Amino acid sequence: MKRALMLLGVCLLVPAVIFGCRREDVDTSGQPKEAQEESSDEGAAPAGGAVALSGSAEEIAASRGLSPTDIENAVRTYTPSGKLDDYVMFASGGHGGQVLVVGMPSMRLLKLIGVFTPEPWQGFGFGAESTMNVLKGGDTPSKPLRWADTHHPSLSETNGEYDGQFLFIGDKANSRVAVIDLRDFETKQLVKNPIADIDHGGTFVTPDTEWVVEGGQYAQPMGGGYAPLEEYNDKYRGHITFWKFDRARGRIDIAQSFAIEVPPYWQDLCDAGKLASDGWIFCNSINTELATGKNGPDGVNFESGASQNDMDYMHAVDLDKAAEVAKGAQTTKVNDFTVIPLQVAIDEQILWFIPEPKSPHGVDVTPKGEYITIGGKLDQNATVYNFQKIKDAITAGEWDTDPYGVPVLPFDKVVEAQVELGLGPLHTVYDDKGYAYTSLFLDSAVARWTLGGDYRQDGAEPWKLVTKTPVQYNVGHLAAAEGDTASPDGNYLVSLNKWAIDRFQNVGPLLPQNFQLINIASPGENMPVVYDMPVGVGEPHYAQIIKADKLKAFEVYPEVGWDPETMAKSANAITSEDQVRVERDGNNVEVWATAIRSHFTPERIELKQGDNVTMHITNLETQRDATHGFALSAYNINLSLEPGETETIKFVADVPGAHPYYCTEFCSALHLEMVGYMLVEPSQTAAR
Ligand code: RUQ
Ligand code: CUA
Repeated sequence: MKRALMLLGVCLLVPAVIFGCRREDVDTSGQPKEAQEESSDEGAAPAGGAVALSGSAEEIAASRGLSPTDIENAVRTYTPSGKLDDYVMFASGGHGGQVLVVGMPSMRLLKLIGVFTPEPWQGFGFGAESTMNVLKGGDTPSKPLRWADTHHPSLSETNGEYDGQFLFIGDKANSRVAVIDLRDFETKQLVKNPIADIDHGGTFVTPDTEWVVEGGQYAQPMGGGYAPLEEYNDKYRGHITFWKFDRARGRIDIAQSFAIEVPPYWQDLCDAGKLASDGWIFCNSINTELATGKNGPDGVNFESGASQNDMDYMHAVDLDKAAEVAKGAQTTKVNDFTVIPLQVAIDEQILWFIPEPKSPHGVDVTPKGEYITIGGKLDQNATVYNFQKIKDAITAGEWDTDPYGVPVLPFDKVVEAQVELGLGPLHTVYDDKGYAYTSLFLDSAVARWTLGGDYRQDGAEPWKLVTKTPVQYNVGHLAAAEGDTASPDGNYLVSLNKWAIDRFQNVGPLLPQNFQLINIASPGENMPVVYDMPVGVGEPHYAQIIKADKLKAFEVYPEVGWDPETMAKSANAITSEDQVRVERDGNNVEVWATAIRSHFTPERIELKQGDNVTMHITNLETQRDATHGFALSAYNINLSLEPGETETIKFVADVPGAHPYYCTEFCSALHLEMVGYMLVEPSQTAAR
């Protein structure tokens, strides 16, 4: 405990040291010394900034000050126009509430998918019914939520392998989970957890994607409601929520989903067991101290109060058993959501605790599911548990209990190895060579270390640090190619760094995030950073990387008149301009319209103030990339009508005037002419 406090003290007093930002290497110009030296080197850019871009490759490289290693790295990553990437990374867009789609190894940004936050280019949340319905699904009964703190994306799996069909991502800020359909890379569903305000933004799928697991975070009275912090131990509770995914419908089935009530520790990240540990879920926790925060100089704040214990508890959940119990009469409903009460979880032997050192963060199951690695933020080790030993300890009946009566398995009986790595181990990913990679936040480094057991075919010593690669700076997560599957690819690793400091052009005090691509193709100590990708959307947390050829997205929608909400032909589709019509019934007006280069039909729509307007617009195009927009500024509407798409908008014509509507995609040479007028006649005859 003393050690932890010391470390915390260091954190508070010497941030430059703990953040590893190497301020000693930075002078007041904000430039690291190294960089200054480099730029005054011979062979660096000539004074005045002019760089010779003509000449041979060697001459250009010399003129730009590129070393042979730089050139090698450029060759590894450079991807010429028209050549496609081998991998696609789906990264959290952080507070942006979006998902970043990035090609690898080029690290080119391919798309930003609007998920929790309205996104105008995709017409996400600007009138298109299909998207308004999605966003509404994520609202609370009292508040529309229009931002998110997206954390962990999770690709759907079949047999423990990414299948390229769906992507899930969690919103920490609002305890929500999103479903994105990778046929059109659009968000189809948001679900709001009805029993908690906040989670850790984690989504973790089981090997066949029957369940999407959401760990909790800060304990609350379950389902909302008030209780003073003095009653924390009794009235506050944590949760682990299991969302049932209906693959055929491409939606989470809320009615079949459930949560397990757990003690008011702060549950954190989870991972699903696979193969050897299939059917189990592992989540970690912090604050087993039950700290409640204190005001005033003599109080113990959370930072220290929640870091006293040498061990917190990994939660191991027998999901197969839990799913059975969730169907039965022992459950309760909290805000209409099925919950397995803590005592039932104990009695039915669904929930087990396993001590984990020290302020644990990441929990990461190995590819074949035999081991579980924990990174303790205030520990120097990665701690590896053996799932077979966990089962044996359960069978042997060897356990204690925590104050809530949850069985606690003996640490020594279930641990396989502790591997000393360095300061601030967080998250671990795996490759195809029997290595594990752990991010070291305080060291600003990525550690490569050897797994043991079946993973060691090369005779190397198991459970040993092999090498560390410095990163710039303060890495949070790592993402590895196919890294969370039963058969990771190796090749590439991305370090998702929290700080960038001096890596990029100064763009003001809010700096870009820094994704660093690391080449992990060779075994042993060679594991260099080969590319930096500044990310101007923050703060990305986790990412997953899939083989590009597993993605089979539509090139255009399969039929003209496609509804992206139902992923089927819309009942409101029309397939030719002959079918364009306007129908009026009292003050209800319904319009069936089309878009095709380079005109809308109709180009005049005549309304009366107060009309209830429903408008269906079909993009008749069948050619790839022939997207049209539909902007009606007076009503805050913007649609993205992709080839074949039908969208519906509904509004009350309460703003009189002669309103132009126009196409917001530069679709043709006569794109400017793609316009129409919506004439809303004032209800009084008096001129405006
Ligand atoms: S976790 S702070 Cu993924 Cu490291 Cu959220
Ligand atoms: Cu259609 Cu511009």
